[in-house]
Amino acid sequence: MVKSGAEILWESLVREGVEVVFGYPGGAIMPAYDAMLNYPVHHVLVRHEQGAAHMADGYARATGKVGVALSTSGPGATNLVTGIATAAMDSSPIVCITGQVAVDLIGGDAFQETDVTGITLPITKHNFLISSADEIAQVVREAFYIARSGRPGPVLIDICKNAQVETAEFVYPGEPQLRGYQPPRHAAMKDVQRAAELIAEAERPVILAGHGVLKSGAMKELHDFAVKTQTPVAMTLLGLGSLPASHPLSLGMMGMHGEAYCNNAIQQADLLLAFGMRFDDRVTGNLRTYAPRARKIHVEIDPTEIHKNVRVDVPLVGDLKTVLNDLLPLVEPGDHEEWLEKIAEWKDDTRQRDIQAWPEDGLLYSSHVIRDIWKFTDGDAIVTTDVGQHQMWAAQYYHFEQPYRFITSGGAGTMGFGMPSAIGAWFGNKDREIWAIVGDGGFQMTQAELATAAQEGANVKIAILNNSYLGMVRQWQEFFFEKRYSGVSLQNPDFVKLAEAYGIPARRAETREEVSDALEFAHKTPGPVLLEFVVEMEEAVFPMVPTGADLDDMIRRPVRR
Ligand SMILES: Cc1ncc(C[n+]2csc(CCOP(=O)(O)OP(=O)(O)O)c2C)c(N)n1
Repeated sequence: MVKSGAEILWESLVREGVEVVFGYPGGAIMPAYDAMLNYPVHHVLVRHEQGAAHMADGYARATGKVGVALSTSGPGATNLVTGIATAAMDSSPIVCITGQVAVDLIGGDAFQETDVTGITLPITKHNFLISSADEIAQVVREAFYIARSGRPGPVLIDICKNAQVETAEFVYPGEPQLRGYQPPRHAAMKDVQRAAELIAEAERPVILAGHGVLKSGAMKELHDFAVKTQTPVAMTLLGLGSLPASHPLSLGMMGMHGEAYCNNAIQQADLLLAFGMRFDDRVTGNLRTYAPRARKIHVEIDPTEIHKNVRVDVPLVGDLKTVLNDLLPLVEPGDHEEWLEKIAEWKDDTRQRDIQAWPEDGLLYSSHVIRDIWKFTDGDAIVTTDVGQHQMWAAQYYHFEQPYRFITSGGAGTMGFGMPSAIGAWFGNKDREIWAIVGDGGFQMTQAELATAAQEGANVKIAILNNSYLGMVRQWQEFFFEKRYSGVSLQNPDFVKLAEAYGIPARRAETREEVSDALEFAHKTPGPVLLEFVVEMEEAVFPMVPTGADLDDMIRRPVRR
């Protein structure tokens, strides 16, 4: 079958199961846009290419499939960069397809020529530059395979315009065999046995459950392991939902804004079992004093993560689900009653302080709003966020019972991620309630995607927590710069009118009562809805481990008397 390169591209994408792509056209990708009309793929026209990458990312995180973003060369491609870096830091499988100038123009500073494979080399798992039509099918096959296998990540395919126009014989290749790339599955059995010995000796074990649990689909194995060995489970920001928040062994979120009982448990542990996490600085605090008495077992698919930040006693390089299935029969049922009681005491103390987090004093706090959204949605919505205080409150007060419900930019901390990723998530989950909880600062970074939400009728509810500040930066200035507020005060537009200008129904809430009405309104109104919550301006996120402090050296929630 002889086809044009553009047709081969779509033939290949359809064979990879692609049903939706998020993109923005331009000169160098026009042949692909033209051919697209003949294929059963829904194109979502974004308003900025960053939105396309975040939508592809949100789609991927909510579905486990590969998300696809499409753009032209030059500025179209560079606008994708923040979204690609965001996906790379959080191991999200996306494939970005960019048009490139014709191969004979490359290197001549042609119109809209940018070396996008050069620019994205450090932030992609792999990238390709295609200069002829006969390469396309093989490259698409490999790109999808690389994006979703092993430790997932973004892959970029840059296709010269001539390659889209020229013709070639189309044959879709079989499963790729890539020299030097064989993602591991089983860890070495002698290491698994050694891990089982350490587990048997432990009196105060803690599991650190990361994004890898969700990536590997190892929720059941995590649960069975935790229950059999009676080991409490601390979760990273991206690991939330790997064990239900209400499970008696759940310690909730660890790290900079983790609960005190969780961080205390990690610091007092005699064994840490790190499952698919990477000891990021936001979860360890001061590395020199991190979990000083704990031996460490690290199960991780990416060998470059082993000993990267924390030296471990037993590295188990492999797919988490597979490794846990190998390990589980080797461990004895555990009994750590004393340890769990100690943790329960710390938990009680936190519960007392928690009540202080949402006092009924007539004022509207962000924590109120998030708690109300959680109750209103029965804790079962997909929640996306931007980055900042609201992100941490969402992690703390929206108690995730299910996996794949919390979509947030952890590694890169990308403001503007919330709304576009919610739109992407909706395309993969049209029957589920989807909430984008965003800050007034972050929302404005990608607010143009309101137009996309309106055009697509995306059933996404947008909750802006408007504190008129770049709240998280303001908090750091309050705590660590003697309250010298510098560049954090926001003079905002009228968000309700803004939404209405896009044809999106909107409400503003300033009191507790108005919150309930607003949530009811959003729930009853089909399609996108924007809610603006005018919250207290100077709330702080507690607890907080200051940068570089020991993990249990936390600024706790103040007890108001
Ligand atoms: C693209 C980008 N620029 C800057 C930052 C640094 N930053 C982190 S949190 C934050 C404040 C966010 O403010 P807002 O969106 O209003 O949310 P809030 O903290 O008030 O909940 C800033 C500026 C970032 N994370 N991302």
